[in-house]
Amino acid sequence: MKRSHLQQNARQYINGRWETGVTSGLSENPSDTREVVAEYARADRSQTESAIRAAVDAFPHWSRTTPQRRADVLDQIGSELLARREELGVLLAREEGKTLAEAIAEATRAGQIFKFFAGEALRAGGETMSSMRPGVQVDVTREPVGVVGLIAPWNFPLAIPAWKIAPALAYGNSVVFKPAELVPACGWALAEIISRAALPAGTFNLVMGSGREVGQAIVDSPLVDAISFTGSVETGERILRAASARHAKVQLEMGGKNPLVVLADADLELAVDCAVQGAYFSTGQRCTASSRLIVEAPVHDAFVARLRRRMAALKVGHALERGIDIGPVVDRRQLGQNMASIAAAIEEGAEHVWGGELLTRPTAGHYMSPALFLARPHQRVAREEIFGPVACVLRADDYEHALVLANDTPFGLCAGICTASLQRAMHFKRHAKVGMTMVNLPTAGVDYHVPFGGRKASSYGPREQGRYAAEFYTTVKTGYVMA
Ligand code: TXE
Repeated sequence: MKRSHLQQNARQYINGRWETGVTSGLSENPSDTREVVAEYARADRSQTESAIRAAVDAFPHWSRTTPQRRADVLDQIGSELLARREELGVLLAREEGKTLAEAIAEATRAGQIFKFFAGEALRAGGETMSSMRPGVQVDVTREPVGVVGLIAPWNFPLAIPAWKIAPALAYGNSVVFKPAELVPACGWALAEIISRAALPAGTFNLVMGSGREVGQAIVDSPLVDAISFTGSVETGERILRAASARHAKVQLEMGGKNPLVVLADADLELAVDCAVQGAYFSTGQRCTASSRLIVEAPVHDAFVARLRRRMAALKVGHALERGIDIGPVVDRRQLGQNMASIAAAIEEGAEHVWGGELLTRPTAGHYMSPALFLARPHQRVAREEIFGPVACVLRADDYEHALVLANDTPFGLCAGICTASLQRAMHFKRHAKVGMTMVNLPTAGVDYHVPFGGRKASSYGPREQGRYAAEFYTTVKTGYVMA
């Protein structure tokens, strides 16, 4: 393996100190598997518990700091993220495999999120109300929840941790953060920036390692008051059972099988743009990916033909190469899962339109061409989240049928529609059973100052991001005063 670009050894950050792990692991570049991106420390249960205890000890002090102090800390972190966005983007592209442009955009977004929550720390307030009883005053105030465990996935290794860590700290909580095993260098780089922001020791802790050991230790600990998780449905449900059994607050963001409806009156070029971006950019590894393209019969064949042409022109390659549209799949296991899903689609009789092949590039990476199928609603390719560059087209008889198909899924994260009809767009916005809707836009690609999250099997608990993040990271207290 090449180690020329080896990241400085990524260590745990516990109680304000950098610590080696009980064991160590390597993260590799999915664009070139001969390159090690980081050697990182792996914690066990007892090291994780020491991070949790540090967060418990830090909480009373941090929760009583002034809003100005918290805003200054978050602003400093945001400024450094923004100043170093290109360097962090290169690291992210090397470790996760999204294209450099996508990776720099993600680093930028992480910085913007910290800046946003710096402002939110100042704006946090409560309500005063009249009482039903004479002479009594009532107020509703918000307090931090306590120690929060933040468990993150690999697909947005800077932005997702940022949108969990920033509100947690802004509202006065202390943090134990566990990044995904595939992206420790990104987690470490973020922690390193946070470590220089003059937080009291123990307020923010980084523990790396396996989900089963480190993640489970966070979930099981009676000292962790709240858990915010993004990842697979299976792990999310396991976390929900364990955490709710001990009455911890839980927030889960899980999968999606997001529909993009294309009506006969849509601007077809725009619809194809939305489909390509939503289904295939970031290698389809987004919970908001448009994996079900539901197309009204009169434009079905024309849409498929145009989309196929656009797909044929997409360039798949090394994440750092100029002009690349799609980077590699994140790792061998995910590539294997994608290929198995493609084989299952063919076996079930879905009609193969384009792609889905393993690709060879000058460097040994996990490359595949984006895939498209014509499917029927009951087929697995139209029902299960694949989490790769694989999409299917479902034919709809008319708008009403398209809406039924769009809602015919256990998931409910995001739904999009391409149409020139304001009436249809508004009807769709009202009747799509999801947390986010898009009109003439890709399903993926959201703003950081508004709520993010879904319904049904996609999400559980309060929304993330924007002002709504306060719902999870604070608890409400109602005060009565007879004056
Ligand atoms: O997810 P996991 P993985 C989907 C996608 C992918 C599949 C598996 O289909 O192929 O999930 O990916 C931690 N207690 N998505 O294995 O296992 C784990 O260490 C506590 C969709 O990465 O859910 C990591 O930090 N924590 C999704 C985080 O949970 C545990 C994004 C996510 O890991 C744990 C990512 C446990 N018992 C994957 N087990 C989306 N839709 O955005 C694991 N973890």
